[in-house]
Amino acid sequence: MTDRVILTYGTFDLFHVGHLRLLKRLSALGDKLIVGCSTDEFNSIKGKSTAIPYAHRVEILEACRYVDQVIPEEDWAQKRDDVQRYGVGLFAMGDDWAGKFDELRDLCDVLYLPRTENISTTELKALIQAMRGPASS
Ligand code: C2G
Repeated sequence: MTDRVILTYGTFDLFHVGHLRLLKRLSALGDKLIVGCSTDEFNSIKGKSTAIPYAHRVEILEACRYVDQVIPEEDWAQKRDDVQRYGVGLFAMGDDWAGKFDELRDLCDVLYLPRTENISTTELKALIQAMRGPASS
């Protein structure tokens, strides 16, 4: 029986329980979880500005007990190649991406899991800004 390899991608900026609970759920669905972490350059393409640099986001993901391997995510088009290169059986994302990667279904299973409510990097950034007070805005 070959290992069931799971692949997901994300920025994982300001790592929080929404990210953690997704990775925890994914790791329970297979034998190996690979995470594609968006590089700072790719985040610019995604139109996302990150608080935490790529190297630190990778370090945090690699220290996560649910993650077996971290690879760079450098462009939108690499998913098909990655699925084949790593022998992925399941591609999965949070359901804010529902339907967006169904074209991978000829290569592997595709799953969208419910997001964790009431937590997001955007909300954390706003909270931090508020804590710094009006003078800093
Ligand atoms: N997530 C979640 N619950 C939250 C916040 C995020 O389940 N409260 C999930 C998202 O659905 C995603 C993963 O955590 O599957 C990473 O979230 P982001 O870092 O915001 O990823 P994103 O910027 O959407 O990048 O090619 C795909 C992109 O790289 C995804």
